Amino acid sequence: MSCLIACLYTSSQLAPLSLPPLSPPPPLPSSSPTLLLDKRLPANGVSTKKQLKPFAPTVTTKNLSSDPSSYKTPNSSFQISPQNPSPTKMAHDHSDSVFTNITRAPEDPILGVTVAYNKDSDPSKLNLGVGAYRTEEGKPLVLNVVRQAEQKLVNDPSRVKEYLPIVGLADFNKCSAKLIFGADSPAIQENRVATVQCLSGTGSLRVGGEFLAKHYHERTVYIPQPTWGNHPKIFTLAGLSVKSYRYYDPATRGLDFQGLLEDLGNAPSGAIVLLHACAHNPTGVDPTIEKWEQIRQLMRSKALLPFFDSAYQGFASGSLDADAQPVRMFVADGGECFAAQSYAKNMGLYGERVGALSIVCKTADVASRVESQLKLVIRPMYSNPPLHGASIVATILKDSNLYNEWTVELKAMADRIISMRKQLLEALQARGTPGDWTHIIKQIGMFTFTGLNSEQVAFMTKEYHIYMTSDGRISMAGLSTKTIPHLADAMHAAVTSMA
Ligand code: PLA
Repeated sequence: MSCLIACLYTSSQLAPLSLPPLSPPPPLPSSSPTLLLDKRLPANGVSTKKQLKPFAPTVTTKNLSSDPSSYKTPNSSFQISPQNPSPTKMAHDHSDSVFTNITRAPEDPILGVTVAYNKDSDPSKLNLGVGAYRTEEGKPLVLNVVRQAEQKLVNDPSRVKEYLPIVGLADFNKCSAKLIFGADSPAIQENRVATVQCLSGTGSLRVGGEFLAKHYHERTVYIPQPTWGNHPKIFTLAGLSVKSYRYYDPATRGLDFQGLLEDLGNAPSGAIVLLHACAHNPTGVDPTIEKWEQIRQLMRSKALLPFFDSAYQGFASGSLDADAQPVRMFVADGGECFAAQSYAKNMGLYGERVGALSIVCKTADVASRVESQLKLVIRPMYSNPPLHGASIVATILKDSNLYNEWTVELKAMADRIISMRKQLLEALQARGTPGDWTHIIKQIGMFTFTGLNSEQVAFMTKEYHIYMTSDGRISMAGLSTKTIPHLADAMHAAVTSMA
């Protein structure tokens, strides 16, 4: 199990708290999806000093039996015998499969943590991998406003299950643009925003990426180092070339602002820049508003195109408006800008896959032509988006009572995460765990970038059944007052015994 975790992709390697540096990752197998990305990077390095760490999947066939008769099909009472060799026998005979030579893909670096967690039968196990909110009781939460909105939808007999238009639900799109850009945004009033409903944040990024690859003159997108592990894959597969800009300084566990300005300053004019709107994943480090203003000025002076990923609006500060401020600063200057929104976290609609892509343009005419082209991206991809999640969001955003209730529930989730930060820091301080842990309360959003290295993470998984990504990121939203002592014990043991 720990091997599986240790093999997961490390989006960044922090300086170990008290350990010698790790040995370099193993070489990439030729099937690695990020090889494509690496090939696109110039051999002599990019404008950033730190390259993206390569994805280092390990192919393991150790547990696969070579005896096909040992494979069980669920609920199957069918016995393979020499007298009765088919059709199961044929189905189990791998030698003539057209996929005989297929290699086993590694689990996803984040979602694979849940796969490993699910296989663990220890009662004290704890999943701090994926960023999914849990209650104090460790249970998934369906917001009360979501239940109410669903009830309203179910009780409305006029509702049907027809296809949505290619761009999605009109009300949802309008409300989503207002949520991110502000209800009084001049860009919205002047019809300069093209918004399309997409499959959550991921789908919005992908549609935006494909649109840019098809219609924009500059094919390079700069992503922060480190960033959410899916970003380089999404943009590479969309047809863009991915480079990184410095973002995080492991020495200060804060923003590498100088590095960021230098790298964006050296980016070619017109390059696309992916920015986390708030609650940067995985570091939990956001620029201050003053620094955002400097970033904005630099980007506009070089005509760099901002592409905001807004997956945590409301989760950083507890305020939807405060968390959208960086995006609004870029819209207020009249320039163009992309925003990918997700309702997975802030409305707890993870599995409903509901999100939006907005492109702010200079004129209404351009926005309308942009929308017409977005339809050509979406139609052959998934034709049109799903109805249910978008209907829930639109019901909540259109009704002032539900909206107000939502903001209260959202603030309660954000506050619980902040309280988990304080409790974890206190628990480590009470144990006298070596090192400065105050970054736990300085970072914001769903995650703490602990500074634990992949060996320490593997140790915590093996000895304490605590699951997290190998870069030392923990989902604070998965913790509770009850589980913090267990985590603090594990962190203390990892830091002290592996020093
Ligand atoms: N952008 C960022 C920065 C994210 O962290 C995530 C989700 C998304 C977009 C996409 O979310 P969505 O498609 O579900 O709307 N990151 C999670 C889950 C919470 C994941 O990896 O899929 C994470 O644990 O990092």
